[in-house]
Amino acid sequence: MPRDHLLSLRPWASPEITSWRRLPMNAVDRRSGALCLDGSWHFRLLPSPDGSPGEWTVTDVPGAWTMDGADDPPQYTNVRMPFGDFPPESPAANPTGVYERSVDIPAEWAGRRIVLQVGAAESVLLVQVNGTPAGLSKDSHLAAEFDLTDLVHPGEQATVRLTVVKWSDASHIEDQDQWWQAGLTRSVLLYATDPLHLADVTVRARQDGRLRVDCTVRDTTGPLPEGWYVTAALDGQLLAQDTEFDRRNAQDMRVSDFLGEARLRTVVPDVRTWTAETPELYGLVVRLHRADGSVADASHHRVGFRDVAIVGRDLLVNGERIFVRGVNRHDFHPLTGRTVTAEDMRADLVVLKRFGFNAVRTSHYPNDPALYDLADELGLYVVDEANIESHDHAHEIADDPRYLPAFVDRVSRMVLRDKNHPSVIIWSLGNESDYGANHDAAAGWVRRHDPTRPIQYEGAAKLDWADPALASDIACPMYAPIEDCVAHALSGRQTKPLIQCEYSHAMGNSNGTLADTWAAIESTPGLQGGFIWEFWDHGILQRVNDGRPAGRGGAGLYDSGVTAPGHRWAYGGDFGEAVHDGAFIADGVVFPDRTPKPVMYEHREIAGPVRLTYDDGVLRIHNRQHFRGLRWLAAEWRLVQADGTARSAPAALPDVLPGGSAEVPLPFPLPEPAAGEVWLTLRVTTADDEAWAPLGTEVCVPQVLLSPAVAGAPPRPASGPAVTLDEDALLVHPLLTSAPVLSLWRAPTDNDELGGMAARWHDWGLDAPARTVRKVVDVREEGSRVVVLSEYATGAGPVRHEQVFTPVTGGVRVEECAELPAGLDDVARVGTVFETVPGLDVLDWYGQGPWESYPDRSAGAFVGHHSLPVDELFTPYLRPQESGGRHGVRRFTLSAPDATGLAVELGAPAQVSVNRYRAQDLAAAAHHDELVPRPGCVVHLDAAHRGLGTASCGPDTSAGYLVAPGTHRWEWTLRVL
Ligand code: IPT
Repeated sequence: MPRDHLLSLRPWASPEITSWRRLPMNAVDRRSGALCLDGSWHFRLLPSPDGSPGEWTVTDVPGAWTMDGADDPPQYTNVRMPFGDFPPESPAANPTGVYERSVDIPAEWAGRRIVLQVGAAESVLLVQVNGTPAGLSKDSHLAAEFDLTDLVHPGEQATVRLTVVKWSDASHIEDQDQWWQAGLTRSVLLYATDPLHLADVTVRARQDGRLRVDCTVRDTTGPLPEGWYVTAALDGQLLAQDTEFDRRNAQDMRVSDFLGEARLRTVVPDVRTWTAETPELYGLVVRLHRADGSVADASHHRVGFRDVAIVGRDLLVNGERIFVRGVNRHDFHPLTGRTVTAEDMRADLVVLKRFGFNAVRTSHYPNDPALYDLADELGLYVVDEANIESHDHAHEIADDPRYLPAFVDRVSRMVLRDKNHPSVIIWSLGNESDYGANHDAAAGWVRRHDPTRPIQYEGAAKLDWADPALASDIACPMYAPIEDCVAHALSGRQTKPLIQCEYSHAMGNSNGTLADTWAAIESTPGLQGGFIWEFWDHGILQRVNDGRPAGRGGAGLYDSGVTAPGHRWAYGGDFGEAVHDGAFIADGVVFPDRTPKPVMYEHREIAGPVRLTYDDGVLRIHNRQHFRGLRWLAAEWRLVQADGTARSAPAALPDVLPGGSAEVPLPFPLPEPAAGEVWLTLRVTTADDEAWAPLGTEVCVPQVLLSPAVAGAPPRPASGPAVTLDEDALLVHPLLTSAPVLSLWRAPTDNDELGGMAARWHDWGLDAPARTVRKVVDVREEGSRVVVLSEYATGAGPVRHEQVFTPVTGGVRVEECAELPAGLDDVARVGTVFETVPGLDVLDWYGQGPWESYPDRSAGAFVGHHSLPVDELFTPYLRPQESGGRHGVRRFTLSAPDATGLAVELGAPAQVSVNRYRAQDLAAAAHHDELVPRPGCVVHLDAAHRGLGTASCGPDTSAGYLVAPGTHRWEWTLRVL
């Protein structure tokens, strides 16, 4: 068929056409021994599939042309489609990339079957070889294979042309919350097999050591030759041919000269089972032999023995009810977009393992094949999700018979590709596509083909978490309030495991109440966890001067989450997109360069394998894992006292069974109560090299309070210079450039913005100093004390604020009281803000740390004596916002290299932040690179600080973390060092 005929079908507007001449998907890995066609290809970009061709240039494969600096940059939309055409139509302006290169077909491939594999093409792929149409495929995230045997000549050159059409009927079911990209985003391979070949291999390996290997055999030259047979060996041990299977096939007349099937079996004694904690793998080699014993084809697999089952309302792995500590992960890279290397993916999964995650949902499409190998190897459970999201037109498409083939195609091909991975424990039918007959059709296919794994689909589950008739074996809501989950588990109605497919939206400074959520999950039978939304902040490295993606040339132009000068992390709208969804694309637990955000430490502690308790004088070590003991861990005790004394001693971890605990003696004698509060910390590290962490990597740092603080010391006698106030009754101090005043506002976090809090604060005038005018009401001296009463105007009535200054040895004590009118029922903070002279660049503090923490995200920050340069305290969230806070701070110093500076003692543990920006500076900037650091420090001491919550998509913080109206009192002492 000439090219024009294929184009005249307009396959980009025909959902019924999912492929043409594409080979069936299978689980035979052809990567080794293949000819890799990655590298430089001729390329031209057409304005539409039938538009006139422009000039040839060159481009790298794999790669998205949208990341290449071409005139078709990435565009970010979440729910809405980037164009207005209804399904199945797409816009007439439809960028189309034509990739072409010549390939030397090896002469030794004569007589062999020659196959082209295109790893991924967004969104329609048309293949031509030597000018002849060779195939067509859709589904941007699964490989397509085409048999080229009749189109090429071994020993000669062939011209391969891959035309990729960006917009199509398929775009309407690829409407995921990510950048729209286009191109050939995964590798292109050419390989050869014998005409007699393994068409597929299916491995079932059970927890009890039973192994079954099913092989499908074909010969492309005609009927299968007489006498072929298959052998398989597991770690060198041969499997037995299943003669009972052969006999039954013969009896049922299922043997044909066209399709060959073979089954092999064994039982492995004392099998080492696979779990995410113990990712034990065996090597399997399957060989297809000709009658003379010679090998026609072979396939290598790594096998993990494990069972997945739902019993009652529990999801069991190897018979154990597990907790799913998951994250949603997209294939993403800040320089290449959707193109990721195996090294990139290993780095992703290593980070996840180091921070306590044990599961990944491949939101919202099958990921690069290497990801599943890595999950098998490193130990992560995978919810494998099909590439179906019709978010904007969900209702129309779910029952549209024109899309029925695409639904079944995408789900079935994912299952056929990934079925042999022990890491894959659940199939997902897709995301946010309503629920219709097309889903049931796809679910039916899976249930028949792979009865060994459950199915989940949020769109079905949400109709009724318990209805067994719906196409979801898991109750997998997104962003459900934890109270609703607990209520369901307690209702007596629960029939399915409840594992949230998305929860705790990580946009900006977020993930409040994660610890409370997990406390509820762990204490409520029926709840088993969920998947945090999401792993990545999808910021694309962008050159500020020309607005182009930096592309591969941007390697090394970022560090620790921060971009080099002249660059920034682009989010929605930064490429001039008219339609976009802004910073909603920056909602991950890691920065675009994979630097962990502070929430990762919170997660690490919540998920930690070891927990400590100290009740009634009894110290216990708990093993929080499901499958293994504590021998792989080493630990060290640390005793932390308020007076600064710190002691450490090696800890011997007891051999505790999974889920169990053991009493251990106190490693240090308890200090005298007069010494103030005493904390005991256990620093837990890896005892050996792990695949995901070298020996000595910190795994968690649980901590218990051994004895509480003693009642505050009596006020020191007044001495030192009298307190000086200026004409506005503000404190004058040699180290302060801006006097301590009341602070009620923070630079809105993304949660504050999208949850509506920022708008209320604006209505109250809290975001504008000009509107919260301070009026001094009274100044009086009471002995050496000076009392200043002032009033701040707000849109909800005046706030009365009192400051009492008392000179103390070396400084001044400040007692404050603020009375918030009833209308100010949800402010960001109540506290003090002041600014210091330049040069005080190191913060030493006693309190929680060392990482950023907030009232509802502080479980992972342990009490200790911490020290950091001021510039490292701040967290560079992509859209600047409140950041860098430290919870539970009891005292701190801010000092210069010569040890001069200031010391602050807080009357009660407070939320403290020290950074280079005023709240207004942060709120006014759209990107981190726009911020201009101030030379001194901006210091906040908050008696009350609002929790972070997750209101940008999901529940807000809980009531206990809100700042109540009424009276707030706090006290602090400022001294010169
Ligand atoms: C939900 C999506 O499934 C996910 O892709 C992402 O968009 C997330 O929310 C928010 O970042 S959809 C949302 C409208 C509930």
